Amino acid sequence: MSAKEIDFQQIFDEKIENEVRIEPKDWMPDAYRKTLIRQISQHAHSEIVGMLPEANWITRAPSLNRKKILLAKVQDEAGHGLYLYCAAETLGVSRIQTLNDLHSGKAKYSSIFNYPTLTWADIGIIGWLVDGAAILNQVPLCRASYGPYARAMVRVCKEESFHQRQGYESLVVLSKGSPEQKEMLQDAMNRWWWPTLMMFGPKDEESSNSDMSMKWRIKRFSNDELRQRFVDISIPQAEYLGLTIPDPDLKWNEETGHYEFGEIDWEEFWAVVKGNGKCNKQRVDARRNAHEEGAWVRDAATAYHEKRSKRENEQKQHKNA
Ligand code: FAQ
Repeated sequence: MSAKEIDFQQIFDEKIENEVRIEPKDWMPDAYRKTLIRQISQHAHSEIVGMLPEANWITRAPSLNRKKILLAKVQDEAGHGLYLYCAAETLGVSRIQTLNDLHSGKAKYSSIFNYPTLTWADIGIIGWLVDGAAILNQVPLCRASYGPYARAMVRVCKEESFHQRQGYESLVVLSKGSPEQKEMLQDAMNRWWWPTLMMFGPKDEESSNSDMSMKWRIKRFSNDELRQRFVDISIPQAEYLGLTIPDPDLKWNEETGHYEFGEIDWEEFWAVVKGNGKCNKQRVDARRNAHEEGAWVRDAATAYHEKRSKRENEQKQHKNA
């Protein structure tokens, strides 16, 4: 490191220590930049791929009202993806490069979106559990040390909170419905509970990025801490819905004031992360096709922009003549 770099490093360290945000034009260590690009782009992809399992039910929502709500939610997720792609761009990575990595299967996105949505209850469960897990993980990110990421998270969290409540509300309706509706709800719970716990990432001792991310104050809580918090919050909510948690080892520990839960199937988690989940291929193919089929929109927008710039230039020249 040169003397100048040591100074920059010191300024950076002091900012982190004093909770001063790092902004795009500030000096930052290469590894900090790299891990932010990694996490923010994976997060952006998760939002965009996350639209797919829910979009599957837009045409089959049980009422006009539910359809309107689901449409608005899926549209919100698109917005979240866009803020996050913009945040990644502020770190010097181009949008097309980030998208190419998703379309080639190189980039990761949340494991949860590689599971199929088989019934209407799955949509409520995604709102309640998946958005619920996303909120627990993202609220601390509103205090992440990188400014554009932290600011994007503020709005994202507000919207996710609506998503979670609409999901839970739709499940309350099912929980008071016919025996078939109750059965459908329990079946969705059985399929989504464990994959939701996996969303928080590998256990702490296997989390390769946590140490540095905590030091840089990108992450504020470890994967296991957030997972435990999620379990503690969700069990009473599940009980209110009359649901059984699909975990025979689940028990309340009076002394710790926390629930103890069974071992997660980490083999399944890593298989999904490595591309071998039920829907990985379908999800990446859908994104790639959407990008290719949308080429004409990008071409039209570029042509319009060029035409307008040309016209504005001509008008300026005319005025100056
Ligand atoms: N799936 O060292 P760690 C949503 C990877 S948004 C796939 O612990 P880190 C909204 C990880 O990337 C949901 N891969 O990693 C919505 C790393 O691989 P790498 C997404 C995973 O970064 C709702 C390796 O394993 N949220 O749901 C997963 O410190 C409804 C080692 O892991 C975010 O992205 C996983 N579950 O902690 C949309 C939040 N977990 O990169 C539609 C921001 C880990 O070294 C409908 N991200 N991996 O090759 C984070 O907070 C963190 O990145 C974690 C992982 C906590 C996800």
